[in-house]
Amino acid sequence: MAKERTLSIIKPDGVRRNLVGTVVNRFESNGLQVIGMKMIHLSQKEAEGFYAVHKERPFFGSLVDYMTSGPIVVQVLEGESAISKNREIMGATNPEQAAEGTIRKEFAVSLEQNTVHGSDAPETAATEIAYFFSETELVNPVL
Ligand code: IDP
Ligand code: MG
Repeated sequence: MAKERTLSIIKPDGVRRNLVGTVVNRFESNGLQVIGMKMIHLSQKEAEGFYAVHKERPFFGSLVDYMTSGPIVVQVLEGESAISKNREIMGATNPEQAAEGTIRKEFAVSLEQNTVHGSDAPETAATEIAYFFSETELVNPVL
């Protein structure tokens, strides 16, 4: 196994319902370490850019509206197999299909308002981290 970095977002529904600490705890208690974190409110352009891969999908406009509807917490998680481990902790995109004990199963409001984002592969993790963080904003992990 190799140490990886991944981008995690606590989406507006999670921040709005005071779930920041709860979500971060899931990562920390599963061996992932937060090495960068900030709360931001995305502009429409920023949300469109982040989700550009989905721009032809029917839900794109609604997704952008939702992601700009309130502040989000963006964070970089580091740890062994951080990309797949984060996806495991998050659960499936659709909360109805998410496994018991996952963040989305327990907290998601709907398929769209599913509380968290996580990068899905090394290339997207690198791009997504660079979308929000400069290298100097990421600390040296203690673990
Ligand atoms: P992921 O977040 O699990 O990687 P993606 O397929 O990359 O899932 O979709 C990005 C986000 O777009 C989802 O997390 C969810 O918020 C939203 N989304 C995905 N599919 C749908 C849909 O069919 N209807 C509404 N929103 C969707
Ligand atoms: Mg995705």
